[in-house]
Amino acid sequence: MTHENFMHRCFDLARLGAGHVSPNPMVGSVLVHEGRIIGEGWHKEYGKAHAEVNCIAAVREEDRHLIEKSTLYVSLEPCCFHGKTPPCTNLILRSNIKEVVISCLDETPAVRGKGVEILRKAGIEVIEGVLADAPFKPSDFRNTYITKQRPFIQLKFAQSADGYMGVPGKQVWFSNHFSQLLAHKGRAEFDAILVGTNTALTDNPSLSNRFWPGKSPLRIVLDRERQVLNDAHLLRSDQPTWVVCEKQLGSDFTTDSLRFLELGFDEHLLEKLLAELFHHRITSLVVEGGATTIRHFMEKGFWDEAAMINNSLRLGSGIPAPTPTGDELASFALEGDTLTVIRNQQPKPLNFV
Ligand code: AOF
Ligand code: ZN
Repeated sequence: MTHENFMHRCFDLARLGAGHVSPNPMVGSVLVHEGRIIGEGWHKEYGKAHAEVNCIAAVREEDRHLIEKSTLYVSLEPCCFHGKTPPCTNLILRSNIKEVVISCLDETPAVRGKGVEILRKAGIEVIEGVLADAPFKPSDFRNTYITKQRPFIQLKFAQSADGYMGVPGKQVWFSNHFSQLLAHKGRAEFDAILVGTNTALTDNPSLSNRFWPGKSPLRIVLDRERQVLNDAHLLRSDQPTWVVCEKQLGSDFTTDSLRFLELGFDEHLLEKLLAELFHHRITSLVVEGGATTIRHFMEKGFWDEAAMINNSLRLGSGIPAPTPTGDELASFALEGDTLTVIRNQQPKPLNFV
């Protein structure tokens, strides 16, 4: 077994916290003695115990004497300050662990290398950067949020075999059972999901998570002139929803979960919206269409990955699908469809003030 194998296990454990830990990172940890995992843990809930704490607490009584002879693997640099919980570096020192292997640094300003420094100063061997370039790292949401001052952004769309996203004014149903499940899994994991006016009007989507365990995301609709009707699925139910509009137009339609966010629809609209999301500690956002909205995000460089479902259907004509370019991270078969995930090589930070 290699460092990479154990780090993959940390990543898998970390993801069990998806949808429960934001704005904290998903983090997983394993404790290994001579090739045998003696403890495993992950950060389960925002404000609650960190992965390292759960990992060390999980070691069985008969193995506890092995803790100080073991290597601790963590998907993120251990924290070193008192937040909602005590510093994990203290726990590691107290446990007399002599070797720590991490994937990437915690970009939180109070940590950012200080965790590693504290451990090294105490004589602990720290190996950094294991699987640091892997796709879908569990710390991606949090570290993007901190370093780019905006949520991690996924562009998500389906396209026909001849490159169309749909037909103007008409709903075209591309997804099969698997891609639909995957979309709902994403809704459980991402903090927020956004669509433009045309998609809201044409598809009347609910953007809720109905087919995967977990929460539903914050829904955001760009609706400059308040065209989305009050009985649209998006404005119904108590799922938190933001309607981004130029003017609320004196609408008296309001519920506890609905917020009208008035923003000028000028060239800085996305900057203003992303700043608002940052302020509300939204660390991840799916942009689910349509083509115009996705292109706006692409033009600004405000995207981190694109998840494209390629369907075998041919439409012949219609709305051309966007063509984000970057490194291909993954390609999966989903029944007859293919899901391709691309990483933006130059994601832009938010520098609007
Ligand atoms: C870790 N292990 O499992 C997680 C960490 O307010 P708190 O106590 O939850 O601490 C927040 C800090 O801990 C912040 O730097 C965040 O990135 C990091 N999260 N750190 O060592 C973990 N979830
Ligand atoms: Zn910690």
